[in-house]
Amino acid sequence: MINIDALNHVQGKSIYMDDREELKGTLYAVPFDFPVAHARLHQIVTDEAQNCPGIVKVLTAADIPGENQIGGIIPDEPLFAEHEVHFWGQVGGLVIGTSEHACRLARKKIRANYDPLPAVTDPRVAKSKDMLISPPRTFRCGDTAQAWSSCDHIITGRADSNGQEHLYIETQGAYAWIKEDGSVYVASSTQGPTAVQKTIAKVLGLPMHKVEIDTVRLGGGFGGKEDQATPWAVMAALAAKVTGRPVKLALHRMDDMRMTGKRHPYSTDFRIGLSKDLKILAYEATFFQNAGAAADLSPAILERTLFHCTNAYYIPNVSATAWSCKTNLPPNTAFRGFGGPQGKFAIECAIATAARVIGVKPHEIQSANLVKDGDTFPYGQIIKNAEARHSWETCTSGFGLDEVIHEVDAFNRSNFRFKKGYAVQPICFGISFTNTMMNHARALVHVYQDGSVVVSTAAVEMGQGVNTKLLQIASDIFGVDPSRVRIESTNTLRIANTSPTAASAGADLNGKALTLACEAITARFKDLLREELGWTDVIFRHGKATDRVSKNFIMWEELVLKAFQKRISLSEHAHYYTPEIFFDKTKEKGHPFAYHVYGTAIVEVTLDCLKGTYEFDRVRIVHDFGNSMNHDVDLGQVEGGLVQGIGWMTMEEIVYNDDGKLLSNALSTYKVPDIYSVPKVIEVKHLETSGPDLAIRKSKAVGEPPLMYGLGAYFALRHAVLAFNPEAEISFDAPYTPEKIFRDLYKKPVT
Ligand code: MTE
Ligand code: LUZ
Ligand code: MOS
Repeated sequence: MINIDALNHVQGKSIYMDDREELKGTLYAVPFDFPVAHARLHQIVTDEAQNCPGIVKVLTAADIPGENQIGGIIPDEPLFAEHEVHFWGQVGGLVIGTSEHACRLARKKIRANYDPLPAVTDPRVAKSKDMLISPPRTFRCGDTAQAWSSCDHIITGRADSNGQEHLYIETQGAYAWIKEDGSVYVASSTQGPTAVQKTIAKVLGLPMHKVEIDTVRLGGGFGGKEDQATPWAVMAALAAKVTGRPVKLALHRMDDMRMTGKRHPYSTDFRIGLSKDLKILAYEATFFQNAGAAADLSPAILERTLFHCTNAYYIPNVSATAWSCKTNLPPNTAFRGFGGPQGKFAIECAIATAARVIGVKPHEIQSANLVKDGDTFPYGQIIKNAEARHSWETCTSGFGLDEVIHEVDAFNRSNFRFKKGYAVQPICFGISFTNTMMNHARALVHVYQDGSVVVSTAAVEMGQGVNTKLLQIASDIFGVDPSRVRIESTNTLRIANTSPTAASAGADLNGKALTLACEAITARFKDLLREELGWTDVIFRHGKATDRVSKNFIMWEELVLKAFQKRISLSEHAHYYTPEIFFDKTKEKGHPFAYHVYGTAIVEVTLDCLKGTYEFDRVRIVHDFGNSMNHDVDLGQVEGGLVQGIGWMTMEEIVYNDDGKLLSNALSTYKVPDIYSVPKVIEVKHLETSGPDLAIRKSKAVGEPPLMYGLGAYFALRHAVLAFNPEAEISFDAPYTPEKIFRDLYKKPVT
């Protein structure tokens, strides 16, 4: 089935938050911030702004009826700065007026009295000053202290990876109004409607049942709207409550870039020990996560870094500690991979360093250490159905790694200005929210008297195609044409207490709940057919219910009407929770993931050593989709994830100055991959696997894992740089931009 949004998207008919029909009297809101990263705030002077033409009201913390608090995991973040400013871009209040333009003009008239305080932007500095978001976590297995003595090679190093701007095409925003009983309705561009509902209730001082959140679709989220869609919706709701009029707030791109958090930068110290035959015997890592000024999702992201710090490798002795460091930057947040990519980057840097020191190719070390069934991850989960070796072999032999090596070597011998590089990149990503409590979902299904069907779940469509998959599930179980099924918006009145659509688990969790709901309805129909007609083996196909014994059938519409006349319920609300998973944080051991997703990529690049610029010639991937529900949708996820990962590793460079001011604050100063920078060839092969039962229809989650193939881009570039300048002492400092590459190409060896 083609993506059900495809046609409307290309015709520009799809409705996003800002496209919603505006109610009479709608006002607009623009948040204001202060040009300082850290300061004691004495007074915000709003009079002049208040008197500007078209301005209805300027809100500050004093106007909040409930709590000035939006922190999710830890209550450490005010909606509006009150006594202190903690980052450049922190919102101090809201200008509300009859047009966005009027609000922007008035915003310039806001004055504040504050005393600047020193700003910390570096996580290692923050750690040295005990500025932490939460206590450190350590994952351990075996005994590294003992293991070092049996290692033939011990290598230490440091790896730094930078943040990443989500750059969802639709910026953050919401549209809110008050209903007759004082309850609020909010159209929000969020991945987590329940988080928005809960926070609005808290800040406005309302019970949750008086807050309705409705989400049709997002123009991209990528994790940036898992937690950080909330404040804008709260502001719109607050403004609606204070003015009594509908209020729309849609961030300008530059406001969005300055005010919202990004992927967490990490700085990591590592130590890796190997035997003569390249087995990794021990690995130690200390992660310094740059959390920004408030917790947001940082503690959960920190945890996933530890879960994935050994990537697809089995290492018997591991000790990994992660510190969440509080800095004066916008609170960093979820971004595709959720800390996993940063954990994997460090071990790949360790392997690359070890390979160079030992004098082997990185892929020889990678290949010698892939996880297999029966191995245990450092967090205690015993590995079942490992596809690491399977995907590695299928990729390296199917795509001819030996030929790639041969071609690259031959090219590099005969070219001076241009050098080629390649890397093999295996991935292994755990599926489930690492917080076990979050792994549940519900679905509501109504079959109407005419046989048409409407489905509601907690899944938020953000371009990943989850609604298409949900529609496939319902139409398949009922055996009706897809045109008979409609997927409704995500709404907190229809589906309550939801987890965000995140952790790549949207299709699994909501799809499973939907399956239960549809099957509860067909079970009632089967009972009816047995009682009325004696049919004992009924299937639903091609718009009919057919008895496989007698070969008699009844049309779907007729059956629905019959059931209705018999006073049988045509609706179901079903609940699903992932079985088997658990995690004990006191021991840091358990079985947190329903299953793992595997795959292997070969990345090839050509580097222009005169300019430091490069082109990716080819990325070839063998990916473990399980039993894919929709090949086209899933292929789109792999291609998009890969390119986003390449962007993170190579060109997307977030720059704050020492005062904590964002310099890469627009699309003129922040470069994302475009059509010219995507690999010239992307080939994706499906690994033939049956898929686990805990995946929806045995189709493995695909949203986040492919981003991590992008790591290979970094190491392919490094290979090409070393081909030109074999002696260079080069650090691991992603993204590997042309400037940094140029520096390394002409770096003199340390003597
Ligand atoms: N694909 C598109 N087109 N847009 C997005 O915002 N978000 C990614 C991934 N793919 C995203 C996307 C992220 S971060 C996640 S967690 C998953 O989609 C969420 O959807 P799923 O759980 O249905 O896979
Ligand atoms: N969000 C979350 C996530 O709350 N927990 C997770 O484990 C997770 N993993 C990936 C992306 N978002
Ligand atoms: Mo995705 S980072 O789980 O929203």
